Amino acid sequence: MSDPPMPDPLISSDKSILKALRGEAQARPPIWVMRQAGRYLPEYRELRQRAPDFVSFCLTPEMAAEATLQPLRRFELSAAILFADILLIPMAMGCDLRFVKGEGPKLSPVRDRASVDALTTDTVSRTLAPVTETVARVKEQLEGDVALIGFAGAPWTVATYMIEGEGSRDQWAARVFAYEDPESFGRLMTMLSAATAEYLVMQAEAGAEVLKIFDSWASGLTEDLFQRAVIEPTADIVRQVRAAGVDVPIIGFPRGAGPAIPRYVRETGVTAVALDQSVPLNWARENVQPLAPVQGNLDNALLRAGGPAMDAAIDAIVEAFAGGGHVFNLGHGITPETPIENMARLVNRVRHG
Ligand code: 1CP
Repeated sequence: MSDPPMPDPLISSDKSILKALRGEAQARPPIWVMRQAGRYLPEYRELRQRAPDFVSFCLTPEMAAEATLQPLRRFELSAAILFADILLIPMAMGCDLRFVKGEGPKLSPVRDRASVDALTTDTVSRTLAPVTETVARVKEQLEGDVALIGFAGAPWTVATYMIEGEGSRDQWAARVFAYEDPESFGRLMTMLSAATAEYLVMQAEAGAEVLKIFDSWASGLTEDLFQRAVIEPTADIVRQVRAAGVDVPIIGFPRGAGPAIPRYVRETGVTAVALDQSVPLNWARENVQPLAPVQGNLDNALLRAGGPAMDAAIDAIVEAFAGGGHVFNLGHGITPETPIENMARLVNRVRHG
């Protein structure tokens, strides 16, 4: 029996994740894992200790490039994701940002028109220039079939942290603000869309081959707010990125959007859509994959648990999406306590069956 021809690693458009994002069905799906660089890796924890704080870590190209590359040395992944954070954008727009150990991010809160007007998009490219250097460094070191993914937070998800001043369980302050002062909220969305588009264009021009927009808090919104906070700002970003001449695939991730996912795909113009673990496989195969390639959607708790339950879930996802464009991933990020062996087992099973 002869092996199928190997893709030519020198032709970047032949990388398997790019094929999947063009909608091509493949014998085995490409795979990467949300938060694949992170605290479940001892070498990450070691590197992290050497940085004075998390923001400096993200903005030191040498360290950020190393964190980006670490998971690729252990696992046969199809993509690297730039090591950075979605909250660098509000910082670059003038918000104070600190990461407090054990508590997560803290920002100077944006709660009224004056604090929206105090933000600026003028400083984004200068403040975030180190990120483009990280992209260029990583790109130089990537080999073969591995593509580099750049990313940003979607305006709504980023705004939830800005308005609350920290993470929140139900995005309460942001939802109240959007209803109480729709005009200031709209202004904030417009500024965030412009800053985010500029930042994504910088990453693509520096060498990112795929872009991803994380809307981690897109669940629990009314139809009206989903339109104003998720669909319109994301569509705005996609339009601005395309208008700048960037044609790399864009993956949208409206986490928890459920039945609104087809509308999100049609109205935002994203190339592909990432699915969280609550999205039923058959429903997505029938209602989402015909519109756009899909990414996902193994429960991160199954990755933590491992064993036969994980294996069966992996096989079901691979089989469900085998007829079209599919990038294997989790439904949300890998957690710090996940055993490394489980990650190795996942990658191996997805790639080789
Ligand atoms: O202690 C540490 O080392 C910091 C933990 C950490 C890490 C590893 C944070 C703080 N950010 C990151 C990196 C990061 N963040 C990446 C890098 C690449 C990779 O995936 O390997 C990415 C893509 C993100 C994106 C991100 N940051 C999101 C969207 C994706 C998601 O998981 O929903 C969100 C919501 C954040 C905010 C954030 N950053 C960090 C924390 C603790 C938080 C708050 C999370 C929360 O509110 O639950």
